[in-house]
Amino acid sequence: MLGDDAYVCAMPTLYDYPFSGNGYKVRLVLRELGIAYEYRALDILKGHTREPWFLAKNPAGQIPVLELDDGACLSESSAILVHVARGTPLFPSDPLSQTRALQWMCFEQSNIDGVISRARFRRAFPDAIPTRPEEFAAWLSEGHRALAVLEGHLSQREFLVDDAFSIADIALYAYVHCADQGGFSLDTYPALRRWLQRVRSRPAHIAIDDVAG
Ligand SMILES: N[C@@H](CCC(=O)N[C@@H](CS)C(=O)NCC(=O)O)C(=O)O
Repeated sequence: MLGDDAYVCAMPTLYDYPFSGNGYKVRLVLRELGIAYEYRALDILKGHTREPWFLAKNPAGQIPVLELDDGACLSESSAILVHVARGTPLFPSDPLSQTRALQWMCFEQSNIDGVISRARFRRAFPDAIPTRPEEFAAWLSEGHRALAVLEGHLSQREFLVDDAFSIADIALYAYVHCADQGGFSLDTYPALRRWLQRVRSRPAHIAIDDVAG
């Protein structure tokens, strides 16, 4: 499965918050590539990511962080996915296709993370950060616009880039597959649901709450 320039690492450590879709993306790509990892669960609600030892790994105070065996710490889920998948079939080799994959991952960061993920988090932990009804309404409209874009794209193809499963699919799947937890019904997106099923049926697939490593 790994190509010549594939990134190989002895045993990286993933710092994660088990509820996080961003951390889930990293768990999925490591599973796909058969890379074993140490798992360190942190509780963002208890402020673990704002403690000095963790800020030394990621000054932004956010999971996921992937610590490599030489001590280098990588943050930002999209960057971690590219780093780990480069040189493997999960990241296209053609420059234009690479850019297409990055385009979808940027789309996810702008339109899904912070929108669908935020609605999901606030519904799951209503006491953590008080949310006004207008905020939910805005996320609902913004999120459905993004889901409609995905529906249009996926009604023509099986996967997001070149009809081959890639880190772009992993990045988008992470929060879209649990959009219902944020109050988003996927009933009107048949192509999107078929794509979710395609990703879910991959042998390496694990559920978002599977943190076994
Ligand atoms: N753009 C970042 C977002 C990371 C992020 O939002 N992490 C959240 C959990 S999903 C976090 O650590 N929040 C804790 C905090 O900000 O204090 C990525 O894609 O990795």
